[in-house]
Amino acid sequence: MKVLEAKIVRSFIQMCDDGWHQGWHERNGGNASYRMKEEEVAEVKEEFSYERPWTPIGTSVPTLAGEYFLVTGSGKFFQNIIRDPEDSICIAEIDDKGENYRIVWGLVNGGKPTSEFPSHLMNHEVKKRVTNGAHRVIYHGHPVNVIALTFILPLEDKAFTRELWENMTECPIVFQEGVGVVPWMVPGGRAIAVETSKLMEQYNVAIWAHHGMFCSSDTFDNCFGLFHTVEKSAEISIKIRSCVPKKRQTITSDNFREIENDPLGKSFNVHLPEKFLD
Ligand code: 2HA
Ligand code: ZN
Repeated sequence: MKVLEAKIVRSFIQMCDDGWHQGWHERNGGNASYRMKEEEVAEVKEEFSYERPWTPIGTSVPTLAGEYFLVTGSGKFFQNIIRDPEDSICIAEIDDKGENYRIVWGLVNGGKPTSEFPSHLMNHEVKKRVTNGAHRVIYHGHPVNVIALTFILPLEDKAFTRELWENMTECPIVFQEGVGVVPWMVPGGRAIAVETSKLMEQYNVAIWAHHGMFCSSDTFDNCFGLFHTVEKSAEISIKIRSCVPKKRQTITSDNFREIENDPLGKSFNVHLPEKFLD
């Protein structure tokens, strides 16, 4: 089968286009990657070529050795992905040590995977381990309201988690682990990748101060939905703060415990970390 005919590739492209329409990807902002299943690789392998050179990843991801990733290209615009996917995205193979990658499909006019490939791969490595292989999608974008909040709240996991949970009752169900915050750092390198992947040990959301957000999940829908929910909640924060100096009322710690103990919370397997409750 042709790569562009595969359902998983079409869904990846659709997710990127949906993100563009949400306004999370000005210019070449943001990037996405998907750790392909063996059977998905087998389905499209006939179209792979192995002429392009092995290139250092810039970090070591031994548990991803031999895996194939669908990933957006460095400097490419999300808005163009749906129009010209072969120019904008690629499939990259990781070598048997987890230290180099090579492009086996896509980026037909040259280029390389996203500048945040080290962060994506280190996040994939952590998530593959802690979810027993369930998580496959890492998504990064520049959502306006989340970024705005990083100028307002202390850059602490608890401050962000509580604020984002309190804005909308669904939030503690959708991201019950809370969210992690990375202070401002230079993007694209190993150092920010290390800090982000540490947060991914316990969270599915990492917010980069004055930059954007990373989300991890099992499917495109869940990953996109998580990103969307956090950004919507942040938008509510910005609206509240634009209207009043102080909230008149909110959802309390005891209310959160009620959700946890209710049949609804139990049916969604909600366990809220006590460290985020008062
Ligand atoms: O792809 O978003 O963080 C551009 C970026 C870098
Ligand atoms: Zn970015």
